[in-house]
Amino acid sequence: MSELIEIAAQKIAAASHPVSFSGAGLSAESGIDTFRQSDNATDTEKSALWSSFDPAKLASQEGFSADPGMVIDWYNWRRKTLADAVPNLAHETLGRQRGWVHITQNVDNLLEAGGAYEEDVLHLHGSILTDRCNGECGHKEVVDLHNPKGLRDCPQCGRRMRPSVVWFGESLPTIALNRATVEVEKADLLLVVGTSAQVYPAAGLIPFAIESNTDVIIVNTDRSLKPDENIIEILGKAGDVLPQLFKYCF
Ligand code: BV8
Repeated sequence: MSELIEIAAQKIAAASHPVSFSGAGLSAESGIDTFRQSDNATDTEKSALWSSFDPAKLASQEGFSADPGMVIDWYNWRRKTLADAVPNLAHETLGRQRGWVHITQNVDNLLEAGGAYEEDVLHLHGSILTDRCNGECGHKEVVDLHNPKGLRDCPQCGRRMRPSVVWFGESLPTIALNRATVEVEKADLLLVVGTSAQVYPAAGLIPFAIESNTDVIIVNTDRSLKPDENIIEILGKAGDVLPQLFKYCF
């Protein structure tokens, strides 16, 4: 594995248009539960709440209509976890880089808290840090992560308020997705960190990078993609591996 890390570290140091693409595994070492635990996750890494909730059901208009109180409680439980979370070494390693674009499926702000400029982070699945009107009026409110408000109506139009995340069946933010596509097309290196690459259209960025002859480096505790000669796959925790990958970049 150390030979792979050396090759990857040299590619990262030599990249002129590097892009990162991250998922829940990037924030796992900050105590934020992932959506789909990797098979080799230890019992402590598996959280009871997640194993008894189905995110695909709760993170959807159908789930919200069926039981809005449950959905808001689920998000507020996640918000309180995030309120006490700090960026891990992976967030800080990526956050320190300049000239990178960070495309993330994560709805937390730990990359920015780790030093990344807001304008360099593209959130394809929205943010858990604000609520918005579930209607079309555009009303938005910043959330107090330590003490988030419960289920309530939009003060502007009376429809329900919901987290500003992208639910299953909802379109991704056009500007973020278009910019992510352009950045991956321009990229000469794509660093994929902590994603099972199962959620589309975001996961489609990886095969798109391979088709664009971009070097792809994957960091994951689990095998996530079928082997490909254009992909360097490094098995390990993001917080352990990333500092080694950027050893020539400080
Ligand atoms: C849409 C926000 C259509 C909410 C989320 C093909 C094309 C287009 C759509 C589809 C398609 N096929 C199917 C679809 C529908 C669907 C989809 O992809 N379903 C999947 C389940 C098959 N997609 C959608 O619905 C999307 N919308 O397409 O709309 C449309 C078009 C026009 C008009 C109207 C509608 C919207 C998808 C967005 C859903 N929202 N999140 C919330 O957070 O509550 S998705 C959710 O999954 C999170 O964002 C999460 O980030 C994302 C992906 O999961 P991962 O991040 O990869 O996390 P996961 O747990 O899976 O994996 C973690 C990985 O980390 C593992 O591999 C593990 O081994 C690793 N790991 C763990 N610890 C570590 C680690 N690695 C390193 N270090 C560690 N320490």
